[in-house]
Amino acid sequence: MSRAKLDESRTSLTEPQNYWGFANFPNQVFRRAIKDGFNFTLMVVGRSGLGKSTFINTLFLAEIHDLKATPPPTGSTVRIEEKHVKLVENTVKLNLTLVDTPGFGDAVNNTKCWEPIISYVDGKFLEYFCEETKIERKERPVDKCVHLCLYFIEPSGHGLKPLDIEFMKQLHTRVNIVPVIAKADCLTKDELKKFKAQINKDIAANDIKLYKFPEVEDEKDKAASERLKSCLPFAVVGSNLLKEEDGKKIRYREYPWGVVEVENMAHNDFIPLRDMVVRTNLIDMIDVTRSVHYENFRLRQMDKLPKHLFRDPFTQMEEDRKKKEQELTEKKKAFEKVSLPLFLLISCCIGRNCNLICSFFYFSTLLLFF
Ligand SMILES: Nc1nc2c(ncn2[C@@H]2O[C@H](COP(=O)(O)OP(=O)(O)OP(=O)(O)O)[C@@H](O)[C@H]2O)c(=O)[nH]1
Ligand SMILES: [Mg+2]
Repeated sequence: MSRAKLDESRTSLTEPQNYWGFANFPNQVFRRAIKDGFNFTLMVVGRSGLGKSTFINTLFLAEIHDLKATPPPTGSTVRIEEKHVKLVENTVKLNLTLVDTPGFGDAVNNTKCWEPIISYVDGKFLEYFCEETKIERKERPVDKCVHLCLYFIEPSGHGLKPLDIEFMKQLHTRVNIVPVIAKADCLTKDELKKFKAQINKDIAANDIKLYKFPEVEDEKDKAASERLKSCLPFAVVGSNLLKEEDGKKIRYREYPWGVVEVENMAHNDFIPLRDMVVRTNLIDMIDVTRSVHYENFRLRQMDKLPKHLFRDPFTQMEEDRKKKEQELTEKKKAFEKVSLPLFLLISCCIGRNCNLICSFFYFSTLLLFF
């Protein structure tokens, strides 16, 4: 049976006429995602004691971050600490890298305390860049770039501090930043509302570009996205205290006046923040890192290289051709200048009976050329 006939019979017998099969693409993408898993890097930055490590433990309900193993900040330098965790849920693998930055903003003079963080973020981009531009490279380089930076703000109730503003301004072209009000249990509901409004005002006034939630078409997704946006900046409570109620593990903080539950939406924004990070926006943050921040990094790298490397290849070829032609013409002229007198000189020397006419002719030619 010919191929055409085979195709014809397959279409008419088993599938509707207008079915090509690309509706199956999501399944292929899904299978590939299951096989490869996802790489995600979350960084937490903020002044010492704001509850960054506690928050990381709370986020994945595990003692991911060994608080005791973290030495106290020296007070002068920012350290970068990485932890790698593999999480599996319904056969989907998430390779999570958690980056903590103890020592940030602890010094008396905090000028440029964000530089080690910039170096870390750029270093990861550079690793990816080098892997991507290698002649012999892996099929797909592993993406170890920082996809999200949660910036912890002190619950002062008085808006952003100069260090907060400077940090975000320095990093907003390099990484997705989401601001977080730390230790939200230190403020009343009313204070929190005013504090959030003040922070949003400061962010707009200083032209800080935070992570932008993607536009969604679906009405249901739109409502969920709007709900998340309305929480910004997320006010969170973290705790290492765990109790069990009706078989459910609950993280809480206990005070003489009552109990604050971490996963209670009436008490804080922990759930919306976790949903944003893990459930709804993880893939988008990976995409934005690749398409915006990594591209920004590439541009910065190319800016450092000599400009002539980036000329249009056709202009470059034309210029090279002209240069070579000019070189050739100059060489030709030089050769002509030398060759005739040389020829005459040799003929004179070879000719045993060179007479006066020959010598006259030779010298006059020499005078003509030099
Ligand atoms: N009131 C209150 N205290 C908290 C909260 N989260 C953490 N803490 C407490 O704050 C203290 C410091 O918490 P850490 O998680 O070690 O803070 P950190 O930001 O990691 O500090 P460094 O590692 O020194 O930068 C601990 O005693 C925590 O129990 C919170 O949401 N509310
Ligand atoms: Mg810590």
